[in-house]
Amino acid sequence: MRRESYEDRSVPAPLLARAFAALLLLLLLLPVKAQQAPRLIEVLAGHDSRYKIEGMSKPSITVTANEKILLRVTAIRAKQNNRDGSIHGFSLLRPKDHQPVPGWELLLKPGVQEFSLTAPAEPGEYQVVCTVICSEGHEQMNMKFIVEPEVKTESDSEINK
Ligand SMILES: [Cu+2]
Repeated sequence: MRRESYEDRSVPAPLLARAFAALLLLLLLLPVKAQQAPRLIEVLAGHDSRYKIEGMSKPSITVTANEKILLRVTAIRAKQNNRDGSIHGFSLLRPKDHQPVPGWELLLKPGVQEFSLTAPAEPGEYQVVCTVICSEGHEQMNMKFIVEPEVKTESDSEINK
């Protein structure tokens, strides 16, 4: 389409400018809201081939089904790494068959890294495992990961009364 044909129409320029400004404002506000939505979960993948979470003697993660998550992992090298430079892994395995959850097969590089993820839809007791042979303690590098059912909506709780 040629631009001339658009300008030929009798739309006043100030109105267009105002509409454009409103659109810009909307685009600026939208990402702010989206960034507030995911829950931040911070994990350390340590030099001793252990996952750690601040304030937990035995680390575990509990999420809600389909919850948006921002996973921030700090990884510190143990003894060995993969050829691609990965020093630890973070793979989520399903309870029923121990198969990895699509999108949750993460490889960790030294330092801090973030992953935008969505929790599995199916509730249950999952497991996080390391997939990089990082040291002789690698086999013990795992952590419980609970997926709780989604919170019932108001109409659902009406039925339970
Ligand atoms: Cu490992």
